[in-house]
Amino acid sequence: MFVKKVEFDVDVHTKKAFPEVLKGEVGFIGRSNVGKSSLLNALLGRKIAKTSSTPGKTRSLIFFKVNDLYHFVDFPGYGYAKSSKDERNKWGILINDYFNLKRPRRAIFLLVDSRIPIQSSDLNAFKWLISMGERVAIVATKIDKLKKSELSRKLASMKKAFGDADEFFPVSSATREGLKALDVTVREYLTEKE
Ligand SMILES: Nc1nc2c(ncn2[C@@H]2O[C@H](COP(=O)(O)OP(=O)(O)OP(=O)(O)O)[C@@H](O)[C@H]2O)c(=O)[nH]1
Ligand SMILES: [Mg+2]
Repeated sequence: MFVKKVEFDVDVHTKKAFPEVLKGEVGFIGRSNVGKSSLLNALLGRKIAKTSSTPGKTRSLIFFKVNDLYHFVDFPGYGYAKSSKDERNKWGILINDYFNLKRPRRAIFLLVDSRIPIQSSDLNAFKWLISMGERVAIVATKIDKLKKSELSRKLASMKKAFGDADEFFPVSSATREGLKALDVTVREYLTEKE
């Protein structure tokens, strides 16, 4: 695995609190409960990101420092109906601030739940990230819940819907299927400019 050392860096609630820039960073974005924090834990090799079966667990931008050189960023999920309007506005502003800052972002991993139809919120997030000039890779999560034939159909529809994505990764944090390929790409994205 790429990650040899990981430490919690900062939990960001306001623009002023973004950490110092390191050599590169990657973000993990997606609907609430899609499995962002679980995937981070699988990649980081430690249960360091908080996960929950109840949507709306991650409520700020959490920066983890990896190998002393990189940041992995865990995002609050979108599409969670029970979060208050104030909270959603606050996250919207924070996320906007983050993407408007010049930081060494190498890629954004947009996680999409493979068990359900592609949601308009996923398509909107994707289009917005592309319009911001981000490199976006799609991660289809929770593939342990799908039959092989369902998965290949699903991947085909994702490739159609997210045509401008850089790459596609079917994964399961539960069984670790697909994690190796994702891990290799995370390393490539972060080290290609070195
Ligand atoms: N079957 C299965 N369940 C998973 C997988 N990954 C995550 N989950 C479950 O999905 C639920 C949500 O996981 P989280 O990692 O907390 O999701 P999140 O995207 O960080 O959610 P928010 O922080 O609320 O936005 C938990 O109950 C996890 O155990 C997976 O690969 N397979
Ligand atoms: Mg989370």
